[in-house]
Amino acid sequence: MNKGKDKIMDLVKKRDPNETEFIQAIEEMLPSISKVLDNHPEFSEKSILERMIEPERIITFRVAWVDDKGEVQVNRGFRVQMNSAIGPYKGGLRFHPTVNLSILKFLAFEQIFKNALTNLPLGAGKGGADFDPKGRSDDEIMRFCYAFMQELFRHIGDFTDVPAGDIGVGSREIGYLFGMYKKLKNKFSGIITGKGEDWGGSVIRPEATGYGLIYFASYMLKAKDDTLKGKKCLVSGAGNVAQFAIEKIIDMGGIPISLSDSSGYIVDREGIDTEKLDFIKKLKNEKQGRIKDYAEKYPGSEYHETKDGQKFNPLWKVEADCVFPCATQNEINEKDAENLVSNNVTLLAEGANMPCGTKAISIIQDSRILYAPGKSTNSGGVAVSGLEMSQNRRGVYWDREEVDKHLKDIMKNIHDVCLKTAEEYGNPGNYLEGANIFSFLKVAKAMKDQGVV
Ligand code: NDP
Ligand code: 2IT
Repeated sequence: MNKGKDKIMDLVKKRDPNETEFIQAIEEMLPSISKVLDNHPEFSEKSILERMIEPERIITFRVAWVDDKGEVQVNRGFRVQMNSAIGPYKGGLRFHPTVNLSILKFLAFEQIFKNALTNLPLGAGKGGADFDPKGRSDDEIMRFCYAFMQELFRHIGDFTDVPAGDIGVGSREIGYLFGMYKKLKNKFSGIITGKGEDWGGSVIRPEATGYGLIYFASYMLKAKDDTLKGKKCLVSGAGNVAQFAIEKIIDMGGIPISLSDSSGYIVDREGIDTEKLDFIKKLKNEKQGRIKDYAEKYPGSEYHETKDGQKFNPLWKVEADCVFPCATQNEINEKDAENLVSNNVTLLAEGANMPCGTKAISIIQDSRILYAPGKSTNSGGVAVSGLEMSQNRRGVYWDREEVDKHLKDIMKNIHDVCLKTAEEYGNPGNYLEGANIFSFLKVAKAMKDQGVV
């Protein structure tokens, strides 16, 4: 059984020894699917896993643009077209100085399984650039997005590859990217999702990842006859996913008590209410402010700076019932996981992609904490992107209620399928195993059906 698993790990480590995040994502996936490989020798015969870990295509390109001082800046752009077995490549674009191939390949790999869980016809991709939007003017952001799309446009299309947002890419950037695509191709088509409501966007795409995460968490609690009501919730990040997770926690009667950015975190034990959330949205979406400003505005809260090189993240020592990491990969390490366990946390649902390290996941799964991985819990964003694609193709408009209903149904279905699959494979309650096995089987069968391509 483990021979196949070890062979794959050796292959990845030999081929891409420096791609630590990509290796981590595969390491997290493989134990769940060893059992499946035993029962399906045809997948090994057809080298399905070997093919799954190799992107179908990687495009890297120069992005040259002129900043406000008239100086030429050069960034590196990427698109990883990972897997098109069940639909066109689909996944976000990340603009962050840390972006590299390892990070984009891990994100694209996770996207294969996340997208399969939605039951929509979505393949997997991810892209972005090592561009840092922080401190850049609106004009600079526009020029960068235009320069990025001047190359990317040749590689995408509504039935080929449909990008969306991720860290550093929100509604504003999607607008500029779409505008340049339309100009270059002289064609108004759904080549990107997260568009504005008046020009082809799905009404609740901005909310979808955060809302979907909290719907999923509420289904996890419901399966244990529990609810979010009155539960203290730790949320990290302060961007798109964190903001709308907090909005839905409030809506469902939970009490969000924290937020963070790359400089530090705030704890507000009185709870972040709707008025405070509006302050955060303005601060982060309009003013490029820092989370520190929250503590200045609301003196009842505390601000702590996050120090580089710390062995643990002090945010995860704060007592709470539910935990929603919504910032970035590897924000919860082994030590953080131990702190969550000793604080008797009830639930951890991932808003970010791969926010927990591999050892942290083991510690959490060995405890009584209810745990579900990002590929299941944060899939609301790409699911509504999938709905946006079908609305664009059919030229129809769905209102907020209708999209929200679809989102809830999709999250419920993913929740149920993860539990059911985990049970079938002898590991009841293990959402990670359920998510990995169900989605792997779906994509593996499609790849097998399509032959060796
Ligand atoms: P945003 O850019 O809107 O917000 C990201 C937040 O995380 C910011 O507060 C940012 O702080 C913080 N952050 C980013 N990088 C780091 C870092 N290295 N260290 C500490 N803090 C950091 O991104 P999103 O909210 O869209 O994305 C958050 C996570 O959710 C990511 O993992 C993304 O892949 C995942 N995700 C997003 C989806 C979407 O639809 N947008 C869908 C599914 C998953 P600062 O401003 O200081 O950098
Ligand atoms: O990680 C993700 O799922 C996203 N960034 C959203 C992808 C999408 O195509 O909507």
